[in-house]
Amino acid sequence: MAIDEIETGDDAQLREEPKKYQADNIQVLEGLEAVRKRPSMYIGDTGVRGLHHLVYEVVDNSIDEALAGYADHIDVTIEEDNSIRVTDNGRGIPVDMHEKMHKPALEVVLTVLHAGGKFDKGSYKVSGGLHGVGVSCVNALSDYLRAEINRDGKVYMQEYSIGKPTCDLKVIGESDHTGTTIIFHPDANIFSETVYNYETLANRLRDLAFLNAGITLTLTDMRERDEQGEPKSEVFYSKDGLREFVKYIDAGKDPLIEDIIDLKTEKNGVPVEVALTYNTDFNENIYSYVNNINTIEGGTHLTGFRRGLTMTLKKYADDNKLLEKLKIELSKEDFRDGLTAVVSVKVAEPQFEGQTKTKLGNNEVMGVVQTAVSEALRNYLEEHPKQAKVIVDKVALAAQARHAAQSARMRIQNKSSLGAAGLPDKLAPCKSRDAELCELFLVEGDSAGGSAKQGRNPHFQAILPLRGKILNVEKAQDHKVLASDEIVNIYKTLGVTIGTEEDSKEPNMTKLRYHKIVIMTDADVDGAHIATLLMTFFYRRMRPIIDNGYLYIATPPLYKCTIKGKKKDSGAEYCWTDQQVQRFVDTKCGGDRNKLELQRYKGLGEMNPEQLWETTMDPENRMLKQVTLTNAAEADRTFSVLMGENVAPRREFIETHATYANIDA
Ligand code: 0RA
Repeated sequence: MAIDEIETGDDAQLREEPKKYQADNIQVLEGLEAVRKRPSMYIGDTGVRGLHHLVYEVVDNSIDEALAGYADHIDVTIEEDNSIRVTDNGRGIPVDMHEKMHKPALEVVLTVLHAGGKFDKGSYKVSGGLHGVGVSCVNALSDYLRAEINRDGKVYMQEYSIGKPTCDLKVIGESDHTGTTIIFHPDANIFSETVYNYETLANRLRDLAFLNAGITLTLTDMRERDEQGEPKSEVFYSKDGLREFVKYIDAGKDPLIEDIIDLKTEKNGVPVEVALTYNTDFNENIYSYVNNINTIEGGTHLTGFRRGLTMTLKKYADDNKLLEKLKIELSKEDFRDGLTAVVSVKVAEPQFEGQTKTKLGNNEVMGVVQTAVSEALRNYLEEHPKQAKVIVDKVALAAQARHAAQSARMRIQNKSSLGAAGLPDKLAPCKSRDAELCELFLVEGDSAGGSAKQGRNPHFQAILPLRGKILNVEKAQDHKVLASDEIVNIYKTLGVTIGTEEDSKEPNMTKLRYHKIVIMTDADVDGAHIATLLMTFFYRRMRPIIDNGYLYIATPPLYKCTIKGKKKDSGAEYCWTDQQVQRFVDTKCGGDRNKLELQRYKGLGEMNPEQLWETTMDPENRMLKQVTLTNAAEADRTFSVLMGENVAPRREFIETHATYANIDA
C-alpha cells in the first residue's frame, strides 16, 4: 500500500513540469473547484440524496479500512448543527510527507480528486461510494471539515473550508490508539437541504452491517434526546451477514421453509455471497449489491442469480417427477412468489449502467453467480427433500395463480362500473391534460375527499377519495388484487393498463395521466397504515411510478397557532413540529405560553377546504415528501412486521420504533 501511487488525474502533464510543487497546487485547486462548480457530476445531485451521499463516501473509506482487516468499529454521529462525525479504529490516514506533493499524505487525500481510491493498486476498492469520488469531494462541498488522526502515539489535526486547508497539519495531543475521525459540515451554498435524516443514514448503516459481517457501526443523533438526556443511538452489527439480512427482511412474514439457504465463495476472482429463503406471501424481495452498492436496477449478477435458481429448481422438480400433474407450462416468474434473497458480489472494475448507474454491466459476473447459486441450491435440495417439495409445490401454485390472473386482468381493460369517460364516479378529474402538470391526490375518506375537491385548484389537481384501507397486496394473489374496486379505480384513474398476456405483470405507463401522485391521509396510526398500504401497492404493482419520482406523501400540519383574543385566524400559523410552535410563542407571543391558542389537528376532516388548500395542497406552501425506492422497500418490511401474523417481531418492532413511516424528506 504505497501512498505515492496517488495519481492526480492529469499526471502526464505533471511529470514533465519542472516546478512540480506549484503545478500540483494549481491542479488541486482546479480539481476541487470543478467539484464545487458541478457538484451533481460528482455526487449525483445537491438535494437530500447528495447530502446523504457525503456521509456514505466518508463511511465507505472506513469500511475499506475494515475490510482490509485493520478496523472493526465505525461510529457515525449527527451533531446538533447537522455536522457529521465519522470515526473508525483503523490505522489512521498516514500523515507523513508525500514526496511528490510536498504535503502531508492526509492533505493529499483530502484535496486531490480520486486520491482515496488509488491506495491499493491492483485490488479493488471494495466498498466505494456510488460514484467513487473520494473524501476530497466531501471536503470541497463542506464549509467546514476537520480531520483528526490517531497515529504513532499522537493526535494530528487539520481543518479545512470549502476544500482548502485553514491551518497546517499539527499535533494536538497524545494517543494510545489509532484511528481516523472526519468531521464535516455540508455547505449550504451547495446543498438545497442541509438537515440530515436519521432513518436514511440508519438504513444505509444497517445494510453495511449485514453486508460486512463482523463490523460494528453505530449511529448517534445529538439533535434528539430522550428524557434522561441521552442522544438517540443505534448499533448495527451482524455476526452472520446475509443470513441475518434475509431474516431481517422477512421478519414479519410466515416462512415457507425454516431454513435460509446461503453460500459464500469466490469464482474467477469474483467474491459471491448469496442468502435466500421462501415465505408464504406472493411477492419477490431480491436485494442485490455490487461492492456494497445497492444495485436497484439489477444487472448481470441478478440475471445470473435468477437463472441459477430457476434452472436448478426446474431440474430438481423434473428429475424427481414433482410436476407431472401440473398441466401448465412453468414460466420464469413462477419461481419468484414468496422469494426473499440478497445477492452480494465484489467486482474489481464494475461497469455501472442504467438511468441511476445502479445496473451492473460486467458480463463475466453472470456465469459466476449462476454457477455458485446452482451448486449451493442443488446441494440443499438434495439434502432436504421435504423442504424441496414445499418449494416446488409453491412454484406450481404460482403457475396456476398466474393462469387465473389472466382473465382478471381483463377487468382493468373493460369499462363497466365506471363513469362515461371510463373513469371512476368518485374521481374529480382536473382540466389539464398535460401529465407533467397534473397532480392526483389519493385522499383517505369521503369527507376529507370532499374538502379536497372544494379546496383544490381544479386546473391541475384531481381528487380520488378512497374508502378506508385498500387491499394488502402482500397477502393477495394477482386475481384477488385485480378484483378489488379501489385498486381498479386507481389503475383507471392513472390511465395505467396491465398486459393481458399470460406472462405480463408489467404495467403499461405510456398513457399515465399524472406525474405527481400524492397520498393524503390523516396524521394518525390509521392514516399511516393507509399510506403504507398505498406505498406497498405502488412498490409492488407500479414500481416505475416510484422509480420516476412521481409518488409523494402530503404532510398536513399538526397544529394551528393563534394569539389568544386576536380576531380569528389573523396572524395564524400552521405548525408541523413542537419547535415551530415554540418559535411562534417566542416571536408572536413575546415568549408567553399563556397567550398561545393551540389547535391540534387530528385528521384532515378537521380542516376546512381553504385550510386544506393553504397548508397541504397549495404548491406555494405545502411540503411534499417524495417516496424513494429505499424507503418504499423499508415501508414494505415495516408493513409486514406491523400487519403480519407474527406477533413477536411486531412487538419488538413497535417497541423500538415510535414512528414507522420511513420517508425521506
Ligand atoms: C492508506 C494507508 C493507510 C491507511 C489508510 C489509507 C486509511 C484511510 C482511511 C480513510 C478512513 N479511514 C481510514 N483509515 C486508514 C495506512 C498505511 C500504513 O499505516 O501503513
